[in-house]
Amino acid sequence: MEHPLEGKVAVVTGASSGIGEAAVLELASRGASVVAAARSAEKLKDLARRAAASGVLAVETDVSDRDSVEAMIERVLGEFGRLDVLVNNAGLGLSGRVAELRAEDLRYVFEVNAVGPLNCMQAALPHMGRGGRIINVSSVVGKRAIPKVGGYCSTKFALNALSDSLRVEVADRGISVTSVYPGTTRTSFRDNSRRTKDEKRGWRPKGVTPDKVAKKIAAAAEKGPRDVYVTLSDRLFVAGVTLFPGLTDRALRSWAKD
Ligand code: NJP
Repeated sequence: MEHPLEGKVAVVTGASSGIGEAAVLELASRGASVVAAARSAEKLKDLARRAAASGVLAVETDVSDRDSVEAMIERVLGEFGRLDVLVNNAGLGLSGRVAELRAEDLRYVFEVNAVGPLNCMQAALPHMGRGGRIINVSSVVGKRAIPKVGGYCSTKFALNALSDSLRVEVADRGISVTSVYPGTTRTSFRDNSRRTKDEKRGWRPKGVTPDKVAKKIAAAAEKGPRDVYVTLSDRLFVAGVTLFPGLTDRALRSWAKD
């Protein structure tokens, strides 16, 4: 039986580590031709070497730079002649209390987490046909902001807004827009986060492996659902905080203290 991704071309941003790297390998294993985009050329080359049999193409890209994104999309079209799936996964964290956040840090993280996906969507959309899939990697904390990472949460809320508007705008073209909401995932994310100051790192759940998130992303590339949660507890968390916002505020107060 032919796999739904056979013959399809997928771009994954933030492909040099963590969830993006795992998504490249998962999509390739399901038959897609995959373009791995990020800034670290060496890590991408290494990934392309490891996935040599699947023909992964590494393209050095800074998603916050529109020219760099345009050049990446041109390269995709030059090499493969089509573009079916865009996974906007590149991103970084920002920790710090709202009262202490530096505006320049927030601007930088917005440039990567929200303007980056915007650059990629605007560059890719003119080349996508029916059955095209845009998959935006958000976060459970893009559904309910929590203390000490409000800046990061705000970038994911912005990304969700872009996804929700775009979904309706491109529905008639047969293009789907999926939001993926991971919770804690065991990657280099925390080490790569910007920090307002050296604060004690609070408790975090152990989290899931990047492979688990990658499987969800690949399934979304096949079927194009609206929303994707990685675990049942993430889904229940979002349902609970939506139903009981005041109670959630009270429950989160202890988290804000330490
Ligand atoms: O993090 P990490 P994850 N242009 O640090 C790339 C979300 N998420 O895999 O450019 C292009 O291992 C960077 O590559 P490089 C999170 O918000 C995570 O966990 O070479 N790429 C690297 O490949 C993010 O959206 C958790 O430095 C840029 C990648 O981004 C996504 O999951 C929880 C770039 C980051 O890999 C993947 O994060 C959650 C740029 N300007 C949501 N800047 C979690 N891990 O717990 C960075 O709810 N990158």
